[in-house]
Amino acid sequence: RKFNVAIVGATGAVGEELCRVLKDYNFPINKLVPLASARSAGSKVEFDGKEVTVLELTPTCFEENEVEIAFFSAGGSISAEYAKYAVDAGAVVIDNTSHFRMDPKTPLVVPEVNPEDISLWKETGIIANPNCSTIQMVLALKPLDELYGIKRVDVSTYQAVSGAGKTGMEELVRQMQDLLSFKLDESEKKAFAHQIVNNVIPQIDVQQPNDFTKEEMKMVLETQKILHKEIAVAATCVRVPVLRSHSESITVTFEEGTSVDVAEVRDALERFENVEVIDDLANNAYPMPIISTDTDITYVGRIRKDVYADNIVHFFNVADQVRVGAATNAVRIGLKWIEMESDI
Ligand code: A2P
Ligand code: 11C
Repeated sequence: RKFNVAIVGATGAVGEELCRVLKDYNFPINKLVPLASARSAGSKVEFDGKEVTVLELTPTCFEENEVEIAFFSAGGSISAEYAKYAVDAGAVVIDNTSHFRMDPKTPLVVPEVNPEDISLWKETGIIANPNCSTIQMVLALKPLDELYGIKRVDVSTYQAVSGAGKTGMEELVRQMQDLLSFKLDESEKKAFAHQIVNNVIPQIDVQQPNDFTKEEMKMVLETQKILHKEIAVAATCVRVPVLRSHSESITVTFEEGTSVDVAEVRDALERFENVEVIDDLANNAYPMPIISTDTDITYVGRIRKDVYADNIVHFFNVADQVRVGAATNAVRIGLKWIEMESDI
């Protein structure tokens, strides 16, 4: 059985990647319905070697196209306004935005970590896809929590400009060109609060009352919801001039009395689905954005035991923000939903 599949935000960075990932995973598609604003309606997106015409997102477009699965990736306000029309038309919504993530009735899913939560989709018709920096972190945390029991996580991120969509990627490329031609002063700065080329910016999203940013608090609250556990998390989220893979330096504190065995940690990570360990410091081998970009793997390396505390381990992880952090996780949710919940 094949499904009518809509992509809301089909012309965006994640939307275009969704077209590629759906094909890569042989998603059972009867009809692909790319949707965007009136600005892009009539333009084409590529799917399976063919050009498909983009339609305008309207309240009736889901019903008119008999959509059964709708991927939303056009920003929170679009999901807030239009997800209900897709649900009313009988579709399951897989939402890439932050809009429904912390709604207690909406499951928040990384299929390798908490696939069982998909069964809660019936309550709202919506399954939320977590934030990119959360997804790649919980993929590494889950096997470690099963191994020893995690008490606390401290993380600093090095996040690619792709997190700010096409505008962010275009801005970095333009500033690279302007830097080399001594025109940086005139270069447009729209996607980020500061110049991003040749810089790092220790702010992603807006300030919260506790002085963390919204991106940092997403890493706290989403991690706890996905792992069903009140793990203490402190995050510092930083934008770096990298095109599309996020990196994270992670320190995990296990339950009191744990004695970390690095070989056990490595083995648990290696055995976990869609996680790979690259960890040979003597030969300069560790995860880097140039390794993870365009892949569906979360890479982990630089695994080392703390010098002072027996129950602490440090490691570094990278994953492609647009794929693992968005499109691929959404497609994996869709495939799991078909396997678990669709009436076929
Ligand atoms: P459009 O091409 O019509 O602007 P990105 O995250 O890469 O910036 O992409 C955002 C995606 O969300 C694009 O596909 C964009 O389509 C879509 N989008 C933005 N605003 C709207 C809207 N009002 N209605 C439908 N789609 C929208
Ligand atoms: C970034 N994490 O890197 C953001 C982008 O909640 O889905 C994704 C925001 C979200 O800028």
